[in-house]
Amino acid sequence: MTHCILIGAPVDSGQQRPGCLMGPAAYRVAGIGRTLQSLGHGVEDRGDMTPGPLGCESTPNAAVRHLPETVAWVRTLAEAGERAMAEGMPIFLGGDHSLSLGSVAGIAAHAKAQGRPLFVLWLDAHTDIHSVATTESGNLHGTPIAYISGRPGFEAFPPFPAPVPEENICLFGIRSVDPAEHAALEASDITVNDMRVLDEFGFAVPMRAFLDKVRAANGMLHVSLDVDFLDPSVAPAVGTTVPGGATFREAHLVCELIHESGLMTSLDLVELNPFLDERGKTARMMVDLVGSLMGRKVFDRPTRSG
Ligand code: 6HN
Ligand code: MN
Ligand code: MN
Ligand code: MN
Repeated sequence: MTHCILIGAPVDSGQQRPGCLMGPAAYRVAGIGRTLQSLGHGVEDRGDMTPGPLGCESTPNAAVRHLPETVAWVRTLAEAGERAMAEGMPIFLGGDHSLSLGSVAGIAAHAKAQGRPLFVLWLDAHTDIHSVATTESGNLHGTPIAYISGRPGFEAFPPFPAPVPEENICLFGIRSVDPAEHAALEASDITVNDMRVLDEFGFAVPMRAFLDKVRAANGMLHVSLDVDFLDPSVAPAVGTTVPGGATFREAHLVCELIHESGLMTSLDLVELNPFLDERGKTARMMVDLVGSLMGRKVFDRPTRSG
C-alpha cells in the first residue's frame, strides 16, 4: 500500500489555451481518489496550490510569456513536492507541463538529501527541452527537460537543486521536435524513444531497458505523463494534439510495466484541458492509467520483472 498525496497544480501560464487550470477538478470528478482507494492505497488530497507573490523576472527573449508566474509556481510546487516526498508518493494534478519545472525541482532536492540518484521518465509527444532563450512559441511548458538536466538559460529561476544526469532521463513517445530541441538532444546523452523506435521494437522492450537501468542504480523514478503521449483519438483534451500517439493498449502496457517494476516514487499528470474534452473521456482515460500505474491488473501472474 502506498500513501498517495494528491497535489492540485492548476497551472496554465505555460501555454496559451485557457482550460488547463480546470485539470485538478476534472481528475477529482473522474474519480482519481476512489480509484486509488479501491486499489488499497491511502489517499491524502492536499487541495489546489496557489503560486506565491510574483517577482519581476525578465528575459531578453521577447517571445517568452508569463515568466514571473512560472517562477512563482516553481517555488510553490518545489516546496510542496519536497515535503510530500518525505511522507508518501506525490501525484501532481496539472495543469500544463510547466508545473514539472517545480515538481521535479522538489523531488530532486529530496533525492539529493537521501543520497539517491533520480531518474525521469517523460511520456510525451514532445521533448520539452527548449531553454528560456531558445523557445520560439514562448510557451514555457516546452522547457522542463532543459531545466531539470541543468542546461543554461534559466537564470531567472531558482537554481535547480541537483541536475538530473542526462543518462538518467528517458523521453518516450516522441513525435514532435523543434530544430533547437533536435540540436540539443543530438549533443546529449538523453535517451529519446521516438515513435520510430517504438514502432520497430514495441513499447515493452525500450521501457524495460530503462526500468532495468533505474533498478540497477537503486534509483528513484519520477514519471511525467503528458496527455499528448496518447493518441488524440483516445485523449482529445489537450492543446497540443499530435497524431500517431500511444493507443489505449500501448499506454496501459507502459503503465503496467512501470507498476511491476515497483520503482515509481512520484508522478505528474499534465496538460489535461477539460474544456477540450468529450464528455470527460480524456480525464477518465488518465485516471484509468493511474489505476494501472498503481497496481490494477486483470490477473495476477508472474511476469518477467515481477
Ligand atoms: N508540452 N515544442 C513546442 C513549443 O511550443 O515549444 C511544443 C511544446 C509542447 C509542450 O508537451 O508540454
Ligand atoms: Mn497566457
Ligand atoms: Mn510536455
Ligand atoms: Mn506534449
